[in-house]
Amino acid sequence: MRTQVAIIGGGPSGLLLSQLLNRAGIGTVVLERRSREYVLGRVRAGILEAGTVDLLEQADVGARMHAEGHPHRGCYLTDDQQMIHVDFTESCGEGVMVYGQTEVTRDLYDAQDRIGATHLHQVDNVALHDLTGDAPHVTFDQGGKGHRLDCDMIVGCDGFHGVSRLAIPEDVRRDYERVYPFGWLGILSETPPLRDELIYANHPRGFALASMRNPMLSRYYIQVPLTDRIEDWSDDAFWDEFRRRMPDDVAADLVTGPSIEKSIAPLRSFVSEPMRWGHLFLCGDAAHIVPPTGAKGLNLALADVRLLSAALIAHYRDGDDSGLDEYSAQALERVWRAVRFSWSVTTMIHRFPDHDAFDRRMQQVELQALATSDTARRLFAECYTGVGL
Ligand code: FAS
Ligand code: PHB
Repeated sequence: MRTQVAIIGGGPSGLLLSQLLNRAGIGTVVLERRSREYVLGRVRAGILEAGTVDLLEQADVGARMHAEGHPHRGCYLTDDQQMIHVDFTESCGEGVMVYGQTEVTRDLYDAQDRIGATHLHQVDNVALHDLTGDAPHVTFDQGGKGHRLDCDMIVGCDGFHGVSRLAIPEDVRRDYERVYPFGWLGILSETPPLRDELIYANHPRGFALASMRNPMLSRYYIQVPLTDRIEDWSDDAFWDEFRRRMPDDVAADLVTGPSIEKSIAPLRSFVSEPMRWGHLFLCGDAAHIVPPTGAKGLNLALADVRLLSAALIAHYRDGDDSGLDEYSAQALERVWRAVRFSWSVTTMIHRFPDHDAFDRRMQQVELQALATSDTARRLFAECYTGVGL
């Protein structure tokens, strides 16, 4: 079997890369460990930056997003009982689109089917070979048989737990990591959202987030200790705790209902450098992870895809390798800016077990700056919408 670009991982970054390259006449094969149903069952991100919206339109995957997505001008943050509003559009001229990653993935699969792109699901034992030699290739098992895929390039879109990053020699790779001492317990409920925009809450009992997918589908999160398990949290226990972490007048409007999805996600900041090794390129969570507080994870992954797809098209169309040669350094510039923003918002709005009165004062000063300073609001808005990254 042979293709031009072998893509490992059929999540949003792998699927979008395949879509952009095939539309430019470049052949790909996507190797995905899970079934399509499993991939489509994941509930993750909910916020798209303007740049992501543009990129999905460019890939001919924007129709349902515009029909069913919800443009948002801003968001709320709370400091205990105080509600602070940041109007992104007023501060930086851009907003965001509320449209779930699950829907983006579904739209990508539908678009890929329309152009007949090649996906191989439920593959096992994926291994990368000859990354700096003349015959880069991938071996894998599927349906109990071993296979070899020869290619020009390999792109690792296989997420944090994938194999691609580890194919870069340890003495070449530099990993940076910060693991946060808490996780996010998230639920999805078929209930109306609490407010018309998202609410990020800093409360003495811990962080909470009120988000949504549509007028009858809400997404809520609360910060929980890393030792908590799903079975520790009944729906009623979740709703009671969530209410406590919102300002009283806001909590009074909460409409509760049964959870249709419930999960706990750990939080970490992680970057692995470089994002290229010979014929191997890394995109998305395979190279970097951010805490979801800044709504950057999915958007950062697709920003990598924007950069790498343009570089690969220039390589095949014009024999121009400058984009490929500069990919890692260019991608990492945006990655580190997004990592800093996500880390700073996470630090500002969560209650850390080891924080003291000084740390708490720092949080209050930062939140008050968002309430009183146009400059602080503009910096927050530019990072949250992605225009400043
Ligand atoms: P993904 O992890 O989405 O996709 C990688 C794909 O590779 C998967 O389908 C996997 O099955 C496959 N794979 C792995 N190993 C393989 C192998 N060896 N062979 C073949 N295939 C393999 N981001 C936000 O912006 N907001 C959020 O609220 C948010 N919440 C999140 C909650 C959770 C629980 C998680 C895990 C992430 C969350 N994220 C959030 C981040 C998330 O949205 C990622 O940024 C996004 O999925 C990145 O997309 P990919 O890079 O495609 O990686
Ligand atoms: C979500 O809706 O899942 C969501 C929104 C914003 C975030 C994180 C998650 O920062």
